[in-house]
Amino acid sequence: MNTLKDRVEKLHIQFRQLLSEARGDASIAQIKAQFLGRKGELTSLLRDLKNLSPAERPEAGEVLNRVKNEMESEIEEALLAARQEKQKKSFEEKIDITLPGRRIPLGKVHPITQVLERATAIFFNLGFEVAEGPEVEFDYYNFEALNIPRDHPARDMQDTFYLSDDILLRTHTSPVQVRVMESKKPPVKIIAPGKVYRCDSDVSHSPMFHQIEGFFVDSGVSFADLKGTLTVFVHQMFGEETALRFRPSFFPFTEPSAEVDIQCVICQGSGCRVCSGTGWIEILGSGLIHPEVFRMVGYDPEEVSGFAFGMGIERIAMLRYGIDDIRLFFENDLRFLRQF
Ligand code: 2U9
Repeated sequence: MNTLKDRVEKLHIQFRQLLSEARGDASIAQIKAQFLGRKGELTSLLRDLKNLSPAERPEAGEVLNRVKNEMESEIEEALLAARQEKQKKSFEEKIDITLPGRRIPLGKVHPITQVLERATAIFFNLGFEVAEGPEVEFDYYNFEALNIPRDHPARDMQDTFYLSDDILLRTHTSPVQVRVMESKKPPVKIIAPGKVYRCDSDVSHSPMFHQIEGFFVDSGVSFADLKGTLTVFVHQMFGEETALRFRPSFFPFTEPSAEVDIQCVICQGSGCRVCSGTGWIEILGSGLIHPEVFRMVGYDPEEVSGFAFGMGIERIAMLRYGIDDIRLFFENDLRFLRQF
């Protein structure tokens, strides 16, 4: 009798061990079949009862039935726990596709980038390639190679951010063109958009601003090519009806030089505060590249000629959008930026 009782207790321990490791309905059902099914291990012990003597049978029967009942209720408990676990999981994983989506605030392209991209596209369509260069430059590329003399006011510490005696933050993107000329033979037709730095700050000057400069060098490039290119640019940037004029000027790196004025975008030429009553607004500088600049990069000024131009993007953007303080572009006030 003791032996049967021992066997039943051992079986119960084994059963509990397996049940505690079971995951999900299917494995619990399998354990149930293994112990309590028709050919189950406990069932076969129950079947063996009849082989015991009538004296032993009641006690053994009592033990077997108790364990059988316990096993059955333990199976029920395990099934319930497994069902609850499954429900909990599916609740956690459930995605309610009827819920309204979360609104993701859309960013916008900064107005300066918009104007820079627009200007780049206009020149790109006229056959100019885009070139870039370092913002930290050598004095040589920023000034010397551009025929800007030692005593030029731009070289003053007041106007240029010097990092050392001969290294500075570029004050224009012209060094990009110098580097291109050093590495390529004509024809070259390049625009150089990018950030530039000048030690200056008020309503119309910012210590960092953006420029786009361009140049075209080949044999036989004339002032007429310059006028044609910049006329297309003005008409595409400010509208086909915009009047423009070329006004003689001076730059160390171009000769002859001209500044381009457009009819005042505020008063349409009748005279106002923005154009100081003249009806015209200066938007860019230009000219034919100085022979000395060509010599510095190893081009022969007798064989090639070229035009160059440069403009401040913030100034173009201020005129296009009627903005009177350059600092608004850099304050990142969303009430301002959202308007573009
Ligand atoms: C090389 C040779 C010549 C680029 C030029 C200007 C005239 C000019 C100003 C406009 C407003 C700078 O941002 S601003 O203050 N630029 O007036 N820039 S011609 O001439 C070059 C460039 C590169 C090798």
